[in-house]
Amino acid sequence: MSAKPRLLVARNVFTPVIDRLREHFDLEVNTDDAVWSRDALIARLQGFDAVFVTTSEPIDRTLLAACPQLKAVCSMAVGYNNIDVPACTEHGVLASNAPDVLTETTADLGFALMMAAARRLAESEHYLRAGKWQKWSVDMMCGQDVHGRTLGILGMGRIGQAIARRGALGFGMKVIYHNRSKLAPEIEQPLGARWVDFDGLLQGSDHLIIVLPYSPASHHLIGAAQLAKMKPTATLTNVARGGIVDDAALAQALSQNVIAAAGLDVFEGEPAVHPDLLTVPNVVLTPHIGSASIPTRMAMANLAADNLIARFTGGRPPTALNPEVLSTGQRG
Ligand code: 8YV
Repeated sequence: MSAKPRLLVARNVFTPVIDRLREHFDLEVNTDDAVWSRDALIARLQGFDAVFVTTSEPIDRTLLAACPQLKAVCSMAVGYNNIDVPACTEHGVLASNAPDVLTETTADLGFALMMAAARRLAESEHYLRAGKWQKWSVDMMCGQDVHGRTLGILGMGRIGQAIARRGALGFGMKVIYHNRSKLAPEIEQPLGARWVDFDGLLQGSDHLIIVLPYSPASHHLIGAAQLAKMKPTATLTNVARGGIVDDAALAQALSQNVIAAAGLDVFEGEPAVHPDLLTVPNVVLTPHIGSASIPTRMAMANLAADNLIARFTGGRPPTALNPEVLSTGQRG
C-alpha cells in the first residue's frame, strides 16, 4: 500500500473533521493555534503535499516556489485574498475556498451588527452595566430606525443578496446596491433592489453594509471623503474584510458625528484594532465572527476537507478556485 499524502492543518479545527482527514492523510495539526508567518509556514511545509488553511496563512509565489512538493491549498474561508490563485495555477497547485455554506450565517451577523449600530445596543448595554440608568428620559439611547429605511449594499454577491433578503422581506427596507455589474431582473425584482453608482449608494443609504471581497482595488474604498458623502443619520457596517474601510478615518468620522454609528466585524491589521475605534462610543465591534456558528464552521471545515480528499483520491474538488489545474499540469 502506498503511503498516504502528507497534510499540514495550519489552524486546528473540529475533531470530527480531523478524524475524517486522518483516514486519507498523514496529518500534522497546529494544535497550539499559533498564527504562522509566511516564512514559518514555508519551514513547516517542507515535505508536505497539502495544506489546510484559513484566512491567516499567506500563500504566495515565494511560498509555492519554496515548497515544491505542495499540491493543494484548501481554505475553509470564502474570502481568499491571502491566496495567490494565479500563482497556484502556474505552479500546478490546486486552490480551493469554502463558499455558500457560510452565506446565511454571515448575513445574520451583518444584519445583527447593523441593527446593533442603529439602535445603539452596545452603548446601551455599557450604560446599564455602568449603573448610569437612573431614570427614564425621552431621548435616552435614541437611535435610528431600521424598518422601512434604505438598505445599501456594497458588493451584491451571495452574502449581499442574503442581507438584502433580510432587509426587504423581513423589515420592509428599500434596497439599493452597488456592484461591478447589475444583477439579473429575476434576482433584483423579488427584493425590489436597484443598482446605483457608488456615490448614489453613499448618499442614498440609511444603513450601508459592506460585503465586498478585499483586493488592492477595494483598499480604503471607504475613507474620509466617502464618509462625508453619507447621511449624518446613516450607519456603516463591515462584515467583509479589514482594509476596505480606512479605520482611522472612520473613527474620526464617528467621533465628529459625520455618520451616526458603525458596526465592524473586520479590521485593518486584525486582531489589532485601531485604538481610536476603541474609544468612540458609537461603534459596535466584534472579533471577526461573521461565520461563527458551530454548524457553519463545521460545514466550512468539512468543505475544505472535501476538496482535499477529492484532490488526492481522483475526485472532483467541489469548490476549486482553479479547476483548470486538474486537467492541465497538476504537480505530481
Ligand atoms: C472565517 C471569513 O471565519 O470565510 C471568510 O472569508 O472571513 C470567515 O468566515 C475566518 O476568516 C476563518 O477562515
